[in-house]
Amino acid sequence: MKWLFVLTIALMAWAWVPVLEAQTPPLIGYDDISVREDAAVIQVPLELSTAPTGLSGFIIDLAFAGSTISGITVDSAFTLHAVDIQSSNASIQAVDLMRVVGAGVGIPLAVIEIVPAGVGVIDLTINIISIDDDDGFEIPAGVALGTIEVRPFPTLPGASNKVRDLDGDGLYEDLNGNGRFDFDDVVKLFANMDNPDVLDGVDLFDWNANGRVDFDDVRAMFDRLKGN
Ligand SMILES: [Ca+2]
Ligand SMILES: [Ca+2]
Ligand SMILES: [Ca+2]
Repeated sequence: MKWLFVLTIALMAWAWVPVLEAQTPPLIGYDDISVREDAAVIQVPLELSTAPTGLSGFIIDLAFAGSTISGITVDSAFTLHAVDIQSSNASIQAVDLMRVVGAGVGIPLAVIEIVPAGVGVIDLTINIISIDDDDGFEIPAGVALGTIEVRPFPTLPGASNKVRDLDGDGLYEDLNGNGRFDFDDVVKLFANMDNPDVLDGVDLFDWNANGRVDFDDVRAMFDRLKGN
């Protein structure tokens, strides 16, 4: 029976491994960001995922490949801070002088503003120089980078131009690219319901504002064309 005991212990140890792995360290990062090619500026909100023993201050270096940093706003909690921007690189040094942060999760550090160089994925490197808790000990923080993507406006099959928002309300009605809102635009949405550019175009074609591109969007678009 000794082998059974050993096997049981081994299985218990194996079962515990995922639990141990689930305890992720504090991470500095941001969620995925997706904008269209007409975005003049992209805002990247940096935060620390968790700080069980508080946060007294930090120094981090940033580098964007090919895009320019146009501004950095350090969170107001960090009363004393210094920012150094050199084109695509920057350094942020900040201290929570008034002890307002405390222990918590999702602690905002700074918002980085970048001017994208064009469509595609923008690579960002974050280097943590130092980050200390409320007792002055180093926080063993890692980095969790989301994807920052600048997406082009799609040109649908058979259209003469990219889709356009003719009246600036955020809904893209000129799908055939002829410069006006017409019935063929409604047909274009209907005919391209399975097109990946349309399915991924919630930011363009979600006429009924339910968070997805669906057939009711075709009806809502038609209602708008009729003037309802
Ligand atoms: Ca519109
Ligand atoms: Ca049109
Ligand atoms: Ca919809």
